[in-house]
Amino acid sequence: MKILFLNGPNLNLLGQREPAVYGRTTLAEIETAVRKRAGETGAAIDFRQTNLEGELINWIHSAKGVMDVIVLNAAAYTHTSVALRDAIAAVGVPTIEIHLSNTHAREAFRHQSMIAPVCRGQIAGFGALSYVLAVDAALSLG
Ligand code: CA2
Repeated sequence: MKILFLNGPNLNLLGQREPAVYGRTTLAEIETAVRKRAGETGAAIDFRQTNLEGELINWIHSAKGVMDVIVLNAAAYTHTSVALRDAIAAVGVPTIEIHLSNTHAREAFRHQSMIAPVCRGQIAGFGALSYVLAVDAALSLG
């Protein structure tokens, strides 16, 4: 099982800013936790972050026929990007939407996800654990 973790804009700042909302764990530390869980299950992980919408779309395209599942924290693009939604629908690779925070308990503009209708499921609100849980969720789709 090959799982592609994609992280969107500003997630490279995790652990440095807004610890009250996003915690003190860095994205590198989250990646380590994901790789630990994946190692226990035999899953192979590719873990990436970009601040560019088009780069996320190119990575989703290149997952077709290569990756079994995409785990996507699209960050703010979750709420705005029809292009990301179209990319997920176009490639047909099962995709899991994840968030650190419980987006439904935050500002109204975070309640809508453009990508949710084309994802297999959503994990939100568990901080870094959302990512680790996503490994098991991905395995359940395999
Ligand atoms: O809770 C999540 O994982 C989000 O995807 C995070 C996004 C936000 O726009 C979504 O509504 C929910 C924001 C990521 C920005 O991360 C930062 C990290 C440190 C400091 C500032 C922003």
